[in-house]
Amino acid sequence: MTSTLSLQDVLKQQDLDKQLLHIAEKIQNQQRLSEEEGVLLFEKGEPGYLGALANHVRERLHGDKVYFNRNFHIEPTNVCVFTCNFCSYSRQYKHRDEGWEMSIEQMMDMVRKYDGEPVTEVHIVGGVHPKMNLEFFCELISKIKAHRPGLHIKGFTAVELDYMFRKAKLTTQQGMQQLKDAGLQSLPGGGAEIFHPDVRNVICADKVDGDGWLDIHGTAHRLDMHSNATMLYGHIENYAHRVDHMSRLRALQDETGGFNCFIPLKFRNKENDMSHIAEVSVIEDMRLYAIARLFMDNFRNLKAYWPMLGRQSAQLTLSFGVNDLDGTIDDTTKIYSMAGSEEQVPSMSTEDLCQLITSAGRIPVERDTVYNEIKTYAAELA
Ligand code: V47
Ligand code: SF4
Repeated sequence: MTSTLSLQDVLKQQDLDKQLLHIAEKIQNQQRLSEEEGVLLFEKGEPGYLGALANHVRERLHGDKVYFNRNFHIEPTNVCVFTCNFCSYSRQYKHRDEGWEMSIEQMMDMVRKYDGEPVTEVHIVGGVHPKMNLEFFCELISKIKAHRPGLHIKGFTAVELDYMFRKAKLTTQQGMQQLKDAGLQSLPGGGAEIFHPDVRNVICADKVDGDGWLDIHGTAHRLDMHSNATMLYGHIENYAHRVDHMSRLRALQDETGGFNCFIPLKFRNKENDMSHIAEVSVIEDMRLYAIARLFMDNFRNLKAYWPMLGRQSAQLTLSFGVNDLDGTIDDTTKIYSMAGSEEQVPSMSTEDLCQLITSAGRIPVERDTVYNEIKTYAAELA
């Protein structure tokens, strides 16, 4: 919704200190914020102030459009060699009878289930299974492409890729090229968590580190593939860790321009080894989205992943800088329902998603994975 008050009006109503006023001026002049300013926003930025600024930037970039994508997920397995403390989803190899492992044929059955459905993307992500290797996934991708060439394949976190390439004794570049040749088109943003070693060594010590994650995404970008970036927030990290994480992503984006979007992921605390940590408030969620919008000045798209946040919070993020609500996802996504999200069966029809967007005064626009517009839904919903 286009606000009737100007940004100046909104800011004048608030009794801002000098530093916050200076930051507001920088945002209006489209100047980059420093890391110190990022931390200051976390320390001092009230939701009203942050929302007004983030909304201003979102409106400048996207007007009233809110993007979504029609996709489905394949989760090949939840068996995982790693032991991230926040994970509610994985099962160790020795307990694999409690988890699931899909064959290529079973996954192709899932793809075939969508024959004739207007989905444009399949998102493939799962645990790191010691027996599912590069060859296995190249075969899966080639078969999906042969069956449905127009379906965009977004697959594998940097964590899965790092393991696959090391096992195959290939460099990142060689491994990525093989997947690209098989038909992989882009990478999802998972596995980033918090890059800073002080946090990473506590919450997910045994998987690829921050430099490794960035190297894999940088390599994909240099092969003309796109990717997403995430940040798992709201656990043991402090404000400086969040800003360091966003700053490192911003630096890689300056270099390659290969990131499609930034997706903050709220830590959910059910059934994992970090269940003693309370989840952050909705206010903290909104402040974080707004700060991400202000700090990540070279990321056009800020995505709220509704299956994890819940629909109402996801709708609220639209007033805090978000311009993308991900997709219409069926019940094949288990990562969040197992971690305690309100969305136990994360499925929303296109109509429901459009309704959620229009009732917030915005215009739903279906996009493909790389943000080409497919269809604007405003006219028929008005
Ligand atoms: O890396 C795991 C997160 C991620 C929990 O690129 C948790 O379009 C909260 O990255 N609480 C995987 N989060 C999912 C992911 C993703 C999701 C949607 C879209 C895209 C995209 C990427 O899920 C993991 C981790 O950060 N996660 N456990 C938890 N308890
Ligand atoms: Fe494995 Fe991913 Fe869970 Fe970590 S978050 S244990 S890498 S499935």
